[in-house]
Amino acid sequence: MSHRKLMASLALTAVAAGALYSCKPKGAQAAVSGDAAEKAYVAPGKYDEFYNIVSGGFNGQLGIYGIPSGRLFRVVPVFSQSTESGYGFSEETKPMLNTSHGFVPWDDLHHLAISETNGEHDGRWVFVNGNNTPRIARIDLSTFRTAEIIEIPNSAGNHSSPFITENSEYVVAGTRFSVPLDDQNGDVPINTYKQNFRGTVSFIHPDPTTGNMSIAFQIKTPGVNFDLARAGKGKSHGWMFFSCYNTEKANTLLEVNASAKDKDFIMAVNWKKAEEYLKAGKGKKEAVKYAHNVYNESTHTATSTMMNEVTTLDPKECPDMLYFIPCPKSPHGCDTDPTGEYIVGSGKLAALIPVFSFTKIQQAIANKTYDGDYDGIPVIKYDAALYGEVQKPGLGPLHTEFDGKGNAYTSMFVSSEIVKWNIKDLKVLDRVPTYYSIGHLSIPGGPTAKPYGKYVIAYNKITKDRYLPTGPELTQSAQLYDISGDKMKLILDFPTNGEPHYAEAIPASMLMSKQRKIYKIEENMHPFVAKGEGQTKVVRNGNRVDVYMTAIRSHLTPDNIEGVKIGDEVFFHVTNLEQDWDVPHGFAVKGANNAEILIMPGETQTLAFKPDRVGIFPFYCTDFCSALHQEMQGYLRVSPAGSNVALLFSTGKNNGATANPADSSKAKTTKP
Ligand SMILES: [Cu+2]
Repeated sequence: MSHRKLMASLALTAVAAGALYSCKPKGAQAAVSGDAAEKAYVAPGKYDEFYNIVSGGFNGQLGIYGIPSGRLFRVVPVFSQSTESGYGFSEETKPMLNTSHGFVPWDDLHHLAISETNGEHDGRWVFVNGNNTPRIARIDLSTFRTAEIIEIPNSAGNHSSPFITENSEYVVAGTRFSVPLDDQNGDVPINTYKQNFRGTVSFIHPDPTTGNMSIAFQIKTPGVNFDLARAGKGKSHGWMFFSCYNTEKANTLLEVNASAKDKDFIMAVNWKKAEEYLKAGKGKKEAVKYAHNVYNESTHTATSTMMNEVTTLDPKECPDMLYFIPCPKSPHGCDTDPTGEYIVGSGKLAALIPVFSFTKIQQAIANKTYDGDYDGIPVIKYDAALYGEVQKPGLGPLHTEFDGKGNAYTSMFVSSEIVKWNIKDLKVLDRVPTYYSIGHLSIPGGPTAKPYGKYVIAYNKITKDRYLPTGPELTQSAQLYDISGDKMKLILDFPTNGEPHYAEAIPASMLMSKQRKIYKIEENMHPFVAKGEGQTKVVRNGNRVDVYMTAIRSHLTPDNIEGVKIGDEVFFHVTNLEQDWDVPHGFAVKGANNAEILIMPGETQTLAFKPDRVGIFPFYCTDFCSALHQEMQGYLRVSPAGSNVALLFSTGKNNGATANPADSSKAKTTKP
């Protein structure tokens, strides 16, 4: 690049960079209409209309809120250990966080996709992405628990993920970072990006009955960065659309170097075609390593299996499978409307919103209306794919959702607003400010073929002065707007747990009736279950001591345990014998280098404890369960290594009337 060209490019970049920081809208309070409180109010004892399932971003969890109240019901641990529930701390759940890199107790959870049938929510599962160490998790919507996590090989930064096809045929994931693929020598100079770095998009198939995921195939792609995606639906069923940036293939200072080109791409993938190639034997099995972790609801235990092979498709050997469509200015969101005809690309630095037509894309492919190729993949002419452009929508378009009434709603990060526009004539109809710097937005059912279209929720990146300040770190926040009329109306601010990225909302009626209340004790297949107090015991095996313990209001059995020695590892397998809804018991031991465990009715969970000193270690129930919850406690006696205190355990029998006859240490002191 000549010096003059470089200066010009840097000047342009400076303008663009200035626009990256959003401006603060004025008149925040005036934006709230008079009947707002009434619209968001859910009276005590009444239910919300929708479940709002909200990504927690860098907390690695999922938040479950009510809409329209904004009340937080649950935080579901997915990729992060949870001290509250023991997830990732209990022996049963530790395997859930296993990866090819070992135990990874955190991730960055950005997006989610509720399972669909015929393009509509079916309320069975929600799939979420781990952005950092590429993983997809499946959460069961009848338990609101993480049921399965699968790692994605040949990926680095699983941002463009997960996106679901209209019958949940696939959960799709694109790599954010292109890197040398797993079976290549990755020890290459970083500035050989263009030669050595590749992308992939992965098609993960959930079993239609169990939901269990497997990687059906991966498509190798040029070394661009995939940002977001959407599946086609209706007429575009069988296609996926991914936004890409860094088509410049820059490897440093991407802020400048990945914004050099006027247009990046949307990548259109014909996955029905990919399926044909697989059937025709074009798939290549490649050696990789990835973990597949499944939680078994009858053993109440997760297992982690290391997988070692994946099937890949190379577009060089599979023509007519991938196409690029030019899209202005580093596109972020790439959203398909409820009919599947329109694909909306949102260029983060663009001053317009291009809307592409699926019909025109098909014509362009049929007529080969191409603008050359990019790494051998045809580039469809922009005008040949374009339906039209939304002019002057605002600054920094990011994401678009739909109300099912012919309108689109686009979040504008830089101008901090939601802009409503008509899909047919592309005219802007309304705009409302957000406080501040909206990222994602969500309309209940918005990404499906049948949106419910009553609310739009903004998930903001900055809150500044909206809430009571809490030191340098302020709360994250969402805002609820009523979109039932022509004009959008702000009706509620609600803080969120973690940084909200994408979210979906689903009618409460779809999930309420199918909630699991208890686990049946007779169906408990845990290898260390005690299905009644008569089955409780303590078993020594070398230095390993297994305590088969039960919990029922308001005692633990056994609650006196003696004969444990320094050097032992004690496994407290606690079975909650309750068969009533809403009666969990918790369990904690003094000095355990661990969290508590929280055990649902009928379930068994295990806390491992390695005592570090001689003494009496109390343990107790941590979840207030009855009037005598405070009495739900017990004692573990730890003796020196080599002591010959016999293993004894009981509840209600060790009352001090006689000294433990088997206790030779006591015998020594009483008979000198
Ligand atoms: Cu209790």
